[in-house]
Amino acid sequence: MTKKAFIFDLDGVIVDTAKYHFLAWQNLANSLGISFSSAQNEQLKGVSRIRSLEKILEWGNKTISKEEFTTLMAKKNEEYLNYIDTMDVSEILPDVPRILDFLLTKEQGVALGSASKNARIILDKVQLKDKFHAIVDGTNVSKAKPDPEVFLIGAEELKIQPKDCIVFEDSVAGIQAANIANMVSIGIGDPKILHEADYVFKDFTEIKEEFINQLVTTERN
Ligand code: B16
Ligand code: MG
Repeated sequence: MTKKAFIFDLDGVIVDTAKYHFLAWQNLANSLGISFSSAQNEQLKGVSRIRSLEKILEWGNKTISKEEFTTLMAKKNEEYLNYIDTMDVSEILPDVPRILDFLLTKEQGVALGSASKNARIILDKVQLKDKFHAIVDGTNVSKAKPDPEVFLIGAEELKIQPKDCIVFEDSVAGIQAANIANMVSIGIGDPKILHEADYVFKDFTEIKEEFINQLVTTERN
């Protein structure tokens, strides 16, 4: 049986940091006189920090200098890091440890594939760093999802072919990235939003061990 690699997105899959991104972006947008709703925050899921600020400025019809852009990005991250600082194991989303431990028991590859440059800090905070054989985050990639780069690097680090990789993602861009990479895509969230995924579950409590076993034993081309 071919060994498989399971690649996890971070925000929205392992922890819910979207709420902290929201607070930090909202404060920043409001300080510029731009309103920012939770619906707009949804559209920033899986999107890089640079692209997120560009979108907020577009929504507010605002043009700023390069210097101000850099200052605002740093300011947003500083506030975000203050929220992250309070995180602990209680913020791990339901049944994530059960699935991680099951995969490790079955000797499958386990990687992180996140757009966040703060991924390592967050994994440390929630004490899950040891569960991953490879961590690929915003500091390792040059192209944002839906480009498959983040997942392809994960596959390469684990020395597993893309066709033998399974991706857990909560964002549309992330599902598209997994599909482009010819990996199995598993959406975590709303099936109406994540309809391009091969499978969708509300959260990990819905994922049975038999389903994981089936993914492990199924050979793909
Ligand atoms: P940072 P993921 C993404 O994480 C978030 O979903 C997205 O909202 C955020 O802008 C992006 O990381 C960059 O995060 O500012 O920490 O570098 O879902 O890819 O794990
Ligand atoms: Mg995500």
